[in-house]
Amino acid sequence: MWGIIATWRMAVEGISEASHILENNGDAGDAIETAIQAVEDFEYYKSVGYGGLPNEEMEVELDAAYMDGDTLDIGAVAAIKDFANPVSIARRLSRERVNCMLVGEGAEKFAHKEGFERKNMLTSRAKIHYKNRLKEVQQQDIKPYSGHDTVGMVCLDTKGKMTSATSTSGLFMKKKGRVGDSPICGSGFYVDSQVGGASATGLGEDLMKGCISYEIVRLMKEGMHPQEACEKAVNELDKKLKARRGKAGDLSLIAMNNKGEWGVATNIEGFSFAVATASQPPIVYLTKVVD
Ligand code: SD4
Repeated sequence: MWGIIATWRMAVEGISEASHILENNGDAGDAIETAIQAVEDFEYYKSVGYGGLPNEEMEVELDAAYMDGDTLDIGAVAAIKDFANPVSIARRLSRERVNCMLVGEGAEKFAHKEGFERKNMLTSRAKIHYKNRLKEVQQQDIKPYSGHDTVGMVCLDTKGKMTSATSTSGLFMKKKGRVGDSPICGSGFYVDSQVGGASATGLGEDLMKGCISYEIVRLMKEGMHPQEACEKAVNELDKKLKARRGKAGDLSLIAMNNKGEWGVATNIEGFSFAVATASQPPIVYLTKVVD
C-alpha cells in the first residue's frame, strides 16, 4: 500500500510526480519533497514558494517543515527569504540533532552554507498584487490579510514509512517576521508511522490554538478513522474558538493513517484537496463544511 494526500488543488501535479516514486517503491521522504517542490516552483501559485505573496514590507518570507514518521525527526524554516525550495532546507535540517528549526537570517546562512539554490522569490505578478492590495487597504480602510493556500501533505510508502511536510508564504501582507502554524510541529503538521499523519491550512493563529495536527494523530491512535478524527478535531476547535472568542478562523485539515485510509474536514466552503493511493489515481475533491 502507498498513498499521499495534500491540501488544495494546486498540489495535484506534485502528487502525480510523487505517485510515480511511490509506486516504484520509492521513499516517502523523496516523494513528499518532490511533490512540495513542484508546488514551490510553480510561479502562479500565490501562496507557496516562487510567486508567493509578500509581507507588509513587500518581501517574500517563507515557512516550511518536514517530518519523518519513523524517526520523528523534524526540520523547519520560518521567515526565510531568497531560497528556491524551503521544504528541502527543512528536510536537510531534520537530520540535525539540534538547531533543527531556524528562522530568518540564520536559516538563510545555513541554506547558503549547505549549497541550496538562491533565488529572488518576488515575482512581478506578486508585486502587482501587493500594490493593488495596498491601494484597497488605504482607500477602504480594510485589513490587509487575505489570500492564503498553504500546501501541506502526508505520505505513506510501500515500506510503511510515513512523512509530512508543509510550505507557505503565510498570510498576504503579514507583519515582517510573522510565523504561522505551517512550520510548527503539532499545529501545521504531525506524523508518526505507527499511526498516521495530518496537516493543516487556514488561519495559523487559530490552528495553533488547538495543536490540531497532533490532535488528529492522537485521535487516530485511539482507533478513529482519519475522517472521523479530522471531523472531531475541526468541529471541536471551531466550536471552542467561537464559544470563547466569538469567532473562528479558517481551519482545514487532511489526514492519512498507516493503512492509507484518509480523511479531511474544514469549516469553510470551497476547500479542495488532492489524493492518490495505490488504488486511486491522483484526483482533486472539493469539500463541503461538516456540521
Ligand atoms: C499561515 N496556515 O501562515 C498558514 C496559511 C495557510 O492556506 O494555510 N493558508 O497561517
